[in-house]
Amino acid sequence: NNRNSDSRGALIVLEGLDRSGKSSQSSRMMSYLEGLGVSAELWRFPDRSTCVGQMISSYLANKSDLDDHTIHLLFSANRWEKRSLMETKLRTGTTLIVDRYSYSGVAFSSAKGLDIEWCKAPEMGLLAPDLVVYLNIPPEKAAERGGYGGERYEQLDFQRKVAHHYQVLRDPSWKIIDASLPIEDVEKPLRDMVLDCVKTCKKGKTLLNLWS
Ligand code: FDM
Ligand code: MG
Repeated sequence: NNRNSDSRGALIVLEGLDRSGKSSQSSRMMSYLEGLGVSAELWRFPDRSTCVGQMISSYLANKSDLDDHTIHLLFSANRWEKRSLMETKLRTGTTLIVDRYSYSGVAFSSAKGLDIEWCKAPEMGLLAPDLVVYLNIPPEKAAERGGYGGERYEQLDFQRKVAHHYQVLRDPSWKIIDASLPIEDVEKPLRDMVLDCVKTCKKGKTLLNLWS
């Protein structure tokens, strides 16, 4: 029987500062879901594999300079170019674990001083996540973890501003996990949240657009 024809995958987004553990947690989540036989893919934004993604990557590596508005729109375009594939995957039953999404777009650009409503506008009409999990860590603690790779934005003073702008953006539906805890203590509640969301989407939760 084709269960995919009537059940959809979940769009699950992990957000947080650099070094908050998003990437580790999302790859651990993939192994966990694989083990349970849940059809899932790990996505991340920026998706550096596309032409737009290469422009973003070069900007982040300080190899090119772009006006703040321009780079903001490129980050958004990088999500728009994946939107239809994202919808197809979800509608055919694949759950997507997404490492950063529109909230990074708005938090990082508004932390530079751009107007928050202006930042949100190009995100309207992208798919709305079924679950947003914020890995909460004090900027100082994230910085202590080391391994800031030297990319643009990977500086303590700027990360402090980003943390503030995430707080402004945050809405009551977000799930918050204390990301300064050991990896297993972050993973456990995350697993419960993800499985719960996958179950709800399977039952036919409506797929919506941002910002709703
Ligand atoms: N970033 C990421 C943005 O400024 N806007 C966005 O829309 C996205 C998705 O890019 F500093 C920033 C956040 C981070 C940098 O992200 C690269 P990764 O996760 O370190 O690759
Ligand atoms: Mg980074």
